[in-house]
Amino acid sequence: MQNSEIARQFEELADLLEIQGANPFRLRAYRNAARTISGLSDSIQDIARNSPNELQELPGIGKDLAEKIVTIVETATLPQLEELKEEIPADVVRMLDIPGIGPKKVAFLFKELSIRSLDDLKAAAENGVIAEQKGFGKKTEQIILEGLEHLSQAGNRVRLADAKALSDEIIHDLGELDSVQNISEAGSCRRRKESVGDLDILVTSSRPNEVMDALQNHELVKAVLARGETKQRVRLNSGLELDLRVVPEESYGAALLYFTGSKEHNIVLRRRSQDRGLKLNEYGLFRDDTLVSGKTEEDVYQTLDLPWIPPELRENRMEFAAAEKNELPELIELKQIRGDLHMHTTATDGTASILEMAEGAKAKGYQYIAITDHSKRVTMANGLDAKRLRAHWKAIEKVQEKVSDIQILKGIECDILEDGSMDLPDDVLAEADWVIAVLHYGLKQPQKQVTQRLLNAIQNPHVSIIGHLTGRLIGKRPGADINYGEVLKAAADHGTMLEINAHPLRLDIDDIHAAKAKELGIPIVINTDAHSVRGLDVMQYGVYQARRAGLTKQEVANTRTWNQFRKLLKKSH
Ligand code: DGT
Ligand code: CA
Ligand code: CA
Repeated sequence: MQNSEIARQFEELADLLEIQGANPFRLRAYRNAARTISGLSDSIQDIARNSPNELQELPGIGKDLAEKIVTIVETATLPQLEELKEEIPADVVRMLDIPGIGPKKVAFLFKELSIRSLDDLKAAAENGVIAEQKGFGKKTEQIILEGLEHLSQAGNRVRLADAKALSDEIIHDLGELDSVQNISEAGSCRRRKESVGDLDILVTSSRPNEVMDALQNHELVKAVLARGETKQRVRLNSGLELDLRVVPEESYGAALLYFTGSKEHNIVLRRRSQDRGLKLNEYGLFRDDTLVSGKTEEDVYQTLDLPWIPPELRENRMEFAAAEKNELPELIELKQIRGDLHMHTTATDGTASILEMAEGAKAKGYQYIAITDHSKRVTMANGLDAKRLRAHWKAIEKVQEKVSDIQILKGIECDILEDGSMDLPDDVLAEADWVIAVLHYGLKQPQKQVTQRLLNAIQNPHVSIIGHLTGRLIGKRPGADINYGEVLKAAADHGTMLEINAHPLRLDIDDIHAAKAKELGIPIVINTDAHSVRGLDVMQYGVYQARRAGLTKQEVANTRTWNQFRKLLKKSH
């Protein structure tokens, strides 16, 4: 069992207890434990099994928590958690995902108004029952209706990072079985889509029953939903569902192609097959009833006169046109990244010092970073005013004197205020090496207004880049309603870069608009927005999104060496 799954259970426990109105100290203890566990590089499961006494040496883990960890490792869950899940419906917990609705309100809705499902909540809001309640009112009614709208659009999709961690663990464990020859992820997870509806795993084996038994008994699996001779559908503890398919060796490539999708990509492949008098299905590519190819994906593509197409591009967007001309982009890879230009320190809401962040980045082999703490508007994060910012930059210079081999840029993540002005004066921004302009507030302004704010920032000669352009949080809240056409054109005209924020919750700009940016020649920078040393690890998710956009290292500015990158720092005009 991975640390992330154990951490998730503590988070879930804290959420449920919070709705129940438990003592805040206990909640904090569980949340801290979750953070400690997910931040640990050693396997908690190994520690719990081999030397359980050492658990209590971890920060924030006392006797009670250590016992709970052992229980989770041994039984895959906690009795207390199971009881709470019986009591509090999953939909009630999901209400916490509505921005602006905290546990107190959720508890009130559940206990006082007996709201048990999202449908109940919608009805209550629409009938005006919510607005009548003390402490709620018309505004909360509105927040709830908008939040529900977004939740229903998001469906039960799970963010890629969470889905992939589960998929990886199951693939690793099933892969150890003697009865498994080949195993691969498939579906949207293999295509690295930002959110995943269900997991798909493909196996070749001569003994499908053994594989299905093993999956069924896997500690992450909660229930079997269906089982046939070669396929099985299960529900994981987290609620995510998984399709397993077992196919014969000679069909592996065709099956992988079929179950990786997307459906739209597959439709074009089937049409191409028909055009050549062939028939493509999950068992292979056939002429009449004779198997022509199917063992590998390459074979199938080749029979259809195509080069192998990377899964991230299989959306029937541009991949067929590019493949036909033999112009598939050489997609960017994580190892090509040489710098990270968006991160926070203890000066605002980060947990590590400038030096610690620099050392963390050096350990990744980076040649440069930018320290970009918040500006003063973000009071919640103790944002910096001009005076504190200048002192912070002095501190960066001091650190730079001590560390070699990595360039530390003096940066700022500066808010674009609701009125369209910058949160810090131009003369201060002019002193920065690197200015990220962002929207944090007023995301719900009408399109014209919020777009104008971005245009102002893009035109500002001191702004290097726009960070997380829309402010969306995947599965939680939609981004600002911006006019992409105008914004991208302005960025191209003014030489302002755009960020792909690599945080799994953001991935902003998304794949579609990153592809558009490439067309317009706008340099992209993939940044982690790290708030801790470990936060630097999410770079991979930004790279996945860039790959889905068809980006190569050419379009991603932070693949440049420091010597090349420094030349991009000043705007061209
Ligand atoms: P998801 O799970 O909603 O994130 O998206 P996918 O792409 O993983 O979709 P899923 O799990 O329903 O199916 C996995 C793949 O199987 C899908 O990408 C393509 C293939 N597939 C499923 N149903 C069909 C179908 O009706 N026609 C075709 N051509 N392919 C299908
Ligand atoms: Ca799927
Ligand atoms: Ca599926």
